[in-house]
Amino acid sequence: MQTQRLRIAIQKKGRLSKECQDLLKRCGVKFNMVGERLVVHAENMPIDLLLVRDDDIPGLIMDGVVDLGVIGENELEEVALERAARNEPNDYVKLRRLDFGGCRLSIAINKDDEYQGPQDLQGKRIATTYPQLVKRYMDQQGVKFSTCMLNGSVEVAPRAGLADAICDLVSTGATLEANGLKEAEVILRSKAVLIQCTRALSDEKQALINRLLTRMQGVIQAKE
Ligand code: PRT
Ligand code: ZN
Repeated sequence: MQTQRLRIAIQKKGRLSKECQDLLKRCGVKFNMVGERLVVHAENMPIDLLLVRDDDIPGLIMDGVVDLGVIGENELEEVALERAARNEPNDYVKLRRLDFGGCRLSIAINKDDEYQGPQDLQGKRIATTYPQLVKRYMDQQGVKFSTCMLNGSVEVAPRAGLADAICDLVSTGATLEANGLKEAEVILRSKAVLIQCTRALSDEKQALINRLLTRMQGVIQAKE
């Protein structure tokens, strides 16, 4: 369904939401976040912001329901692999990498376990929210393993006896440390990215996107 207004999906509440809103504002998009709205209309441009769970953003882009989205590469790549496995549309255009949301997706093991390389993970059970990315990495390494799918509290899985290792997002490393774990392998370095659906958009929308991109370039460079 094509709308006249450019639709941008952003995370409603979480680690990407503030910086994402700040970036749009610095690009000159005026809006007011009030209450629990799903859609917020920009006041000075034909743009609607769609406020959703980050998990929903890749699918909204790949199904062509929204025009643009801001999402962590970790989530984006996991969903793309998942959809590819189910033969669902999984295309998108990466417009630019942003300067926030930086983290790494890492495999971590008990801090006292010996570790020389991926072979040491042979036959282990790995708790994760990112089963597709773990499988891609382990297949590349030729290491057999099993998973334990958890959508939260991944870091307590080894201590709880649910898994031998975990694969989760790390930024400072404090969470791993607090749970008696150490980083063994970094399997993905991630940042927030701006993505577009592959469906052709009206000339007006495409021109607006180009204008936003130019402004974004300036805003990000000014910060560097
Ligand atoms: O509600 P919704 O589904 O929208 O949000 P969410 O809870 O799924 O996501 P959210 O807001 O936690 O994270 C959104 C995105 O921020 C992630 O997909 C990443 O792209 C990015 N990001 C950057 C991070 C982190 N850094 C991060 N440190 N996401 C999560 N973490 C967590 C990590 O899972 C672990 O629990 O922080 C902990 C580790 O942090 P350190 O500093 O202790 O290492
Ligand atoms: Zn989420």
